[in-house]
Amino acid sequence: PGMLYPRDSESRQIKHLDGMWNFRADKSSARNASFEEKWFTQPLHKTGPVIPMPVPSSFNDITQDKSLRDFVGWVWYDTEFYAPMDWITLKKRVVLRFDSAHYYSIVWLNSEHLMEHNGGHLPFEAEVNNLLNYGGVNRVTIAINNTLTPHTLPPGTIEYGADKGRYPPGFFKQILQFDFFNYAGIHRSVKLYTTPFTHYISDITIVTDVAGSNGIVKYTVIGDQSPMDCKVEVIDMDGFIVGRQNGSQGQITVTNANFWWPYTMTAEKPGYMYTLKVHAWDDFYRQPFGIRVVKVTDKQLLINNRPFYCHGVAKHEDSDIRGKGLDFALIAKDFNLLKWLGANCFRTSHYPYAEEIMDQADRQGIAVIDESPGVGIKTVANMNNVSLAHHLEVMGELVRRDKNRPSVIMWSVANEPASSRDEARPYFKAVIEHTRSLDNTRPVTYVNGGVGPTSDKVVEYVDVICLNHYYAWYSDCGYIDVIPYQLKSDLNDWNALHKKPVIITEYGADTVVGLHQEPSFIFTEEYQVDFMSQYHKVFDEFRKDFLVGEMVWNFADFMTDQQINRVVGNRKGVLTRQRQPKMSGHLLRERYQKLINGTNSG
Ligand code: E9O
Repeated sequence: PGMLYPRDSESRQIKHLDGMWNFRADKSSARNASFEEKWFTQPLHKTGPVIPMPVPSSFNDITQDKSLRDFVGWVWYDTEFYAPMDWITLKKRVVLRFDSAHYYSIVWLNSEHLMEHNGGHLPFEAEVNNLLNYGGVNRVTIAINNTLTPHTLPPGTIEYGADKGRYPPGFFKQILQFDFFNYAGIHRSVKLYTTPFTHYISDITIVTDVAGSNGIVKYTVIGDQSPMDCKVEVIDMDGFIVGRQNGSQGQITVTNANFWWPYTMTAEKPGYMYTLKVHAWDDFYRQPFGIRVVKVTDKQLLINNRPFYCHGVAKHEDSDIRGKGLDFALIAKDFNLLKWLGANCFRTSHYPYAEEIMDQADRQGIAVIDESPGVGIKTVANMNNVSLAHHLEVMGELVRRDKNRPSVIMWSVANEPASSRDEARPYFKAVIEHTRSLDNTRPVTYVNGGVGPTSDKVVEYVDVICLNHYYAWYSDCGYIDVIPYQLKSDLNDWNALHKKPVIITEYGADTVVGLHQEPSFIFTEEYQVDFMSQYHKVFDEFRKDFLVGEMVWNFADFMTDQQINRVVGNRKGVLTRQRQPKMSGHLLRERYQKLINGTNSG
């Protein structure tokens, strides 16, 4: 089955369950008293003291309790709702959907086990008809465990104090293999939605191509029954029907189509979206899509057969108080800032972002490298069969969720894995080939972190080479003069060995806003500007050749674990965590606005 985003229609209703839920962390020493005491069998407040917890939000930064901020283990949430009687009289199928919760989730409805989900950044849902109570109140309970192991994505380990006598009883640490805070909780919305009880649409796949000025729209609709009685219409942004077809599968030609373009490639109608209105039996669903095609040559990345130079940022879902929780104000602000900077692209470093963020990328004409949560795959255990099976499953969930999005121009299966290991070759060959088998319309990549072109064992399987470089930061720190030498020789080496286009997916320097020194010194705003300017010179030389993109690390400062090299988080943002520009933000804006003027004319 598919994972269509819940949308209301003539046949479908949505009931939002967001708001204040009850919350209780299981702080018992063995971390499992909640299961022994079966907290799911009664309202959470009857098991012990609960606190109000906002949904959606990370729980970590909400309270004044340090042990909750750093909590590792099971946390419990519950809330109550009523099911409208019309759902029975209208014979509705009812589905409970979590848009995401981090990391491992178990859900009960009215004390009965409903579903489990392994992984933090993708939606999960289940039909609830059998458990729903129409005579009175319903209670949904979720237990969420944020523990990361060698086989989760991202992976982590649990470490106990070596000399037990020198640590408090039961002491342990969650060790992360990546550089951002492991925020947890119900990060995105929770909804109930209805469809007809049987004979409903369960998935839609749309693949498009461009033929001269026409758009080719190939669609496949899947339902719970077959054969399917199905009619589709293509509707443009003014509401006009520009194509129609009968049958669950087919091809429609849209004459003189408005193609989907990044906003920097067209002054007119960027991010143009059509709607595929599907009417099957008595069910209606409207799937947004764009008409565009992505191709890769040995030197270029093409959108609608025209070269696309990606000038953008790597981001995070991260902000004050709510952590990784969905926030519409933040989404709107971030897209306004992307436009202010002149960015035409971002990478969802290092996990799939909320569907509401992806909607804006589609509609505002921002290209996206859609990354899996495969960040920090370093050890042999991270590459064993258990890990591989989960990684394949996650790629399946990601492609299923985002396959119809025109903004997604590439899949990234991982960030900075230990790609020189022998184990990396079969592991990533399998992950990349699996991803391509799920979607052969988009290039697939992984992001390389500091493994050179001769020792890397994964790059041969990708379409585009993505490189993270930190010359004059993690190496030769402070010596910005080395940047042109090292970056140039590195780019040339990659190109000599692998004839593929290259994107620099990260470069950046930690910068404490307001810290100034001239001549520049590391951590000052001057250093970040000098540092980035050195990279830009080289980018300008190579973008006429095989360099097809640059993305600064990072859009904004973001929270990390407590470490001696992180001053309340990673400070490589060109914006602060509160989204105000550093000097580097202005520098980047000046550069990107010029690039827009250059590429627009193309
Ligand atoms: C991943 C990102 O999540 N890349 C890191 C970023 C950082 O600021 C981190 O936040 O630390 C950089 C990793 C460095 C890889 C290059 C290694 C060079 C060795 C000399």
